[in-house]
Amino acid sequence: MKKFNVAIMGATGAVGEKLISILEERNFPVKNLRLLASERSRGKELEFKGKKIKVEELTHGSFKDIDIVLSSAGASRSLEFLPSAVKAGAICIDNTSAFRMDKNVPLVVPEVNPHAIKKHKGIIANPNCSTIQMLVALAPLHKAAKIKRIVVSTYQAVSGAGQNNINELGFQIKHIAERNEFVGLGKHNIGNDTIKYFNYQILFNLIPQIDVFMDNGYTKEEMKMVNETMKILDDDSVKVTATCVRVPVLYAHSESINIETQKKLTVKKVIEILKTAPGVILVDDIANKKYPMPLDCEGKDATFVGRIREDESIKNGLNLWVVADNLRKGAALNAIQIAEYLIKC
Ligand code: NAP
Ligand code: 12T
Repeated sequence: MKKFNVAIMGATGAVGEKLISILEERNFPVKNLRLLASERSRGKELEFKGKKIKVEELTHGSFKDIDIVLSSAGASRSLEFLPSAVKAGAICIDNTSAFRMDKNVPLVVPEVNPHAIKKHKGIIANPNCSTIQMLVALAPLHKAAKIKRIVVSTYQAVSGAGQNNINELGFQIKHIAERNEFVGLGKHNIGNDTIKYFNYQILFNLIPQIDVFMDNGYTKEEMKMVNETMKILDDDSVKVTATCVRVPVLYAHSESINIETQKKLTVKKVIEILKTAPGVILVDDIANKKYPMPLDCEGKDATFVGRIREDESIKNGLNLWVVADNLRKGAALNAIQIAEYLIKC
């Protein structure tokens, strides 16, 4: 089998680490793996298939002889370095928001629009984590009954914001556990010394802001869900409105999703469709208190769906609860699935 030289931009980050382990897990045909990060990480060693690989500093010259670039070092690094990678002959799968809405860049969820991959001109974009899991669950329903409108609220894990934010929740837990008393009005407020990467304390809290605010009062994360959904479904008629909230969960994003469809879908029909939908696992057995929860979904590849019910307030409405590991299906796994499609063609 042909093997490929692969470079990971942002190899030392939360997504980068998952890219390395999933390449190994899925036995992706890697000839050489080049690990790239900032100059702060130069010389650090990371393990791949039992061998230690030294991290190199990302430069414009990093892409010589590279076939595939998996990039997750922030949008500004993608904007700056991916054109050099393309010039050097590599195909780039970008995890950042840098190129997602570019007309020349396919935006791909392999379960939904794999056909878009072949239109690439060197860069393929991985959608936002919250969009990916929503569409793995909704695309089969859209196909069956045409979705007119989506109202989604997200409950997003701290790992979506990166390794420093994962550590910040850890520090806050440690800090508070060192107190004798930490339950009671005001007693679980930590104070500013552990708040650095989030705007506010995240432990015992919810933050209804992910990414920056836009002129319309929505956050950029919320608008990504709106715009990316229309692009991936290739359908501007699907209306989306989102509220994105950070919760003190480590891994796996959850979403409460309300949809209105053109054709009636019964709960029975939804279950029948989602039972065989690629990438979906149904966990919907309320008699036995079974529904997807982030703790059960971390480390898993599937998108988990439960709490399926009719929205009794409108004619053709449904509610669903959707959970997936944001670092796997929401980022690294989706990117590697795209790479697997690429090398098959
Ligand atoms: P992270 O844990 O903070 O890691 C950031 C990575 O980028 C690290 O490897 C870091 O290297 C590297 N980096 C930062 N500045 C750099 C520079 N100047 N030059 C070279 N490398 C640099 O963040 P993350 O959670 O892994 O996320 C990384 C990116 O993936 C973000 O852009 C985010 O938007 C995207 N992402 C996408 C999804 C998705 O929905 N598809 C999900 C999560 C994240 P050092 O260790 O050397 O600093
Ligand atoms: N701000 O890839 O903070 O557009 O959870 C993913 C995750 C941006 C992205 C987050 C973000 C992206 C987050």
